[in-house]
Amino acid sequence: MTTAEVRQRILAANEAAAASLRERFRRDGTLVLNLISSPGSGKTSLLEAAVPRLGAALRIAALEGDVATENDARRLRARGIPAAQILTGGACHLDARQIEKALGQVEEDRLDVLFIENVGNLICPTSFDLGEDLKVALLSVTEGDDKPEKYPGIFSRAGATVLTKSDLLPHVRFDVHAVLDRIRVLNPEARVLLTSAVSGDGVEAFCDLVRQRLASKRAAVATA
Ligand SMILES: Nc1nc2c(ncn2[C@@H]2O[C@H](COP(=O)(O)OP(=O)(O)OP(=O)(O)O)[C@@H](O)[C@H]2O)c(=O)[nH]1
Ligand SMILES: [Mg+2]
Repeated sequence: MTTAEVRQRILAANEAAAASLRERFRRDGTLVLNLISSPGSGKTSLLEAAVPRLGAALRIAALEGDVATENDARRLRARGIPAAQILTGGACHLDARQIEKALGQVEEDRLDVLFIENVGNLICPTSFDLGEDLKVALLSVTEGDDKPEKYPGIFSRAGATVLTKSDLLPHVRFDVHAVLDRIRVLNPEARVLLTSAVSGDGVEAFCDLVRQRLASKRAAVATA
């Protein structure tokens, strides 16, 4: 078997597991966001800022993908939500089977929102469907405004892109308008938000996006 054939088989097996997850999340009315970015762009920090704002009215949980350490799951548990760490032991992305297995650790009851924080990487996670409703790409302002052009796969597939660490804009060269234009070329429908987990700017807009997507999913399930 060639390398390309092996890869095809892996992706096909993942698609089947993702389809079954998507059906389960549809039945339960759970909104699922798959957060994808480079290491350290601020995925966990955004969740730490958003979770208290989303409030006790919603049942929220998180699955945290990392090569090693329980740090991120611990950080989110400290914000009062169930969070499980998925350790990939070297793999650069999460797959649907890992989500299936880890769900039991955070799903005491039907969830409203499940955040999946993927392994820090802009390439590998892009091809692996996790049954999510929305891929959310994060790009911190310290990474350079050319990244949408360099990594078109993720920025064209992400329904929303969050430009993080906006508090650092005065200190770095990062042209927000150029990034908006570059994302628009790749994905005209994508929502783009500018946030800072430090100042809290834009975090409420991210929470609104989550609430709107949850309401639309529930409405679609009710009329199906
Ligand atoms: N100034 C500033 N720093 C931030 C912000 N968000 C995150 N950071 C810092 O950036 C670093 C990485 O943040 P994390 O939230 O751990 O990033 P991550 O994407 O979850 O990292 P990995 O899970 O390792 O891929 C930490 O030192 C944070 O304190 C922000 O909005 N502004
Ligand atoms: Mg993290």
